[in-house]
Amino acid sequence: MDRLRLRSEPERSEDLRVIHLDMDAFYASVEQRDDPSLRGRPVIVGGTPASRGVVATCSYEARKFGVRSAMPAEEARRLCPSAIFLPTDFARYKQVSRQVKDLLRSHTQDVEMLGLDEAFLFVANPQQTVAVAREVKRDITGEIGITCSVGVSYARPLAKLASEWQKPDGFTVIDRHLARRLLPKVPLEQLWGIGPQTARTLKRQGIETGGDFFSTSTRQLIKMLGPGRAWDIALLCAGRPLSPRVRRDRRAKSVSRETTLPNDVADPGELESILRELVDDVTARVEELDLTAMTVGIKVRYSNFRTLTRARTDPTPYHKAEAIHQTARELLGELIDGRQTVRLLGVTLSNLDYPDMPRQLGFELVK
Ligand code: DCP
Ligand code: MG
Repeated sequence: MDRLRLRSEPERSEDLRVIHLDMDAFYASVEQRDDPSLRGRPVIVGGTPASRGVVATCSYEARKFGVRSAMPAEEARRLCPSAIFLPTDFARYKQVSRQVKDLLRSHTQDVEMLGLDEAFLFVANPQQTVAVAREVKRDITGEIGITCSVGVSYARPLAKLASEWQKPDGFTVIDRHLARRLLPKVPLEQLWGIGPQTARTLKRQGIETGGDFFSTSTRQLIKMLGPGRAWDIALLCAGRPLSPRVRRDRRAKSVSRETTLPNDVADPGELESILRELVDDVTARVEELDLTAMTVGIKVRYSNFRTLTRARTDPTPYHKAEAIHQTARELLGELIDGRQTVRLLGVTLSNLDYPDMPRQLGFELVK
C-alpha cells in the first residue's frame, strides 16, 4: 500500500522565522502583579464555588494542586482549599493585552494576536529571529511585569508547540533537526491547526501521533479527511518549512462552467439535461489536460437569487465521465424538488491532478 515518506533533507536553520508567545497564567498573573500580597500564592480567577462558576485560569501555585481552566470552582476549592478566588476583571486584562500588542509591534510590524494572551510574530531576517524572541521576552517581563513563554520555529504549529513546551517562563527553539525527532511522537491534537474534531476522526482509526499519520495509507487519510486537510496535516507532520504562513499550492485547481438559463426552470428532467451538457463540457476540459478530479461540485441559483452549492469528494479520482454525471445528478437531486424554479446551474471539478502532488511537494510514494 502507498505510504507517505519524507525524504531526508539538509539542515536549514535559516528557516526559523516564526515566534509564538503566550502569557503565563494570564488573568492570574495580572492579579498577582497588581496585588503583591497574592504573589507566590494559589490564585484562582473566574467564578466562585458559591455561584457554581468555573475556573477561567489559576496561578501556577494553584496548578500544583491539580486546578485547571474550565474546572468547576467547587472542585478547585476541594483540591486547593487555601486558594484565593477572584472575579474576572476582563477590562483590565484587555488593557494589558493592548500593551502587550503595542510592545510586540515595536519589535516587528508583522504581529498576529490570537485572543488576549498569545501572538505570532514573523521576522523577515531569520538570522535575527532567536535574538528578537529573547528581546521580546525580556521586554514583556520588564515592561508589562508578567512572564510569558516563547517558542521559535519555521512554521506556526511548531512555534506554538515550542512555546508550550517549557511553560511557564519558557524559551524553546524547534529547528528542523528537533522537529524530525519530535514529530513522530507528538500527539496530533497538540498541533495547532488540527482541531478536536479532526483529532477525534483520526483517533477512531488509531492515528494519534505524527508517526501514526505517516504509517497510514494516503488513500485512507484522504478518505477520512478529504484531500486538502490530509495534505495540510501531512506537511505539518513532516516538519517541512511550510513558510511562516502556511502556504497552499497556488495553481488553479478547478475547472468550472455555469450557465444562466434563458427561462427559469423547475422541471427536474429538464434541469438534469442542462446539467449533463455542463458536465460534458468540464469533463472534456479536464481530460484534455490529462488530469483527474476527485471532487464534483454543483451550484444552483433559484429565481429568488438564493444560491446553494453541494460537493462530493471521492477518494479514488473520477476517471469516467459517467461517474461524474452520476454524482452531479445526485447532488442536483439534493437541491431541487420540482417546485422551486432555477435560473442558473453550474458544475465544478476540483482537487485535480492529485497523483502528482506528493512528488511535487517533496514526498515519495513508497510501495
Ligand atoms: N481562559 C478562560 N477560560 C478557559 C481558558 C482560558 O477564561 N477555559 C482565559 C484565562 C486565561 C486566558 O484565557 O488567563 C489565556 O488562556 P491560556 O490558555 O493561555 O491560559 P493561561 O494564560 O491562563 O495559562 P498558560 O500559562 O497555560 O498559558
Ligand atoms: Mg497563556
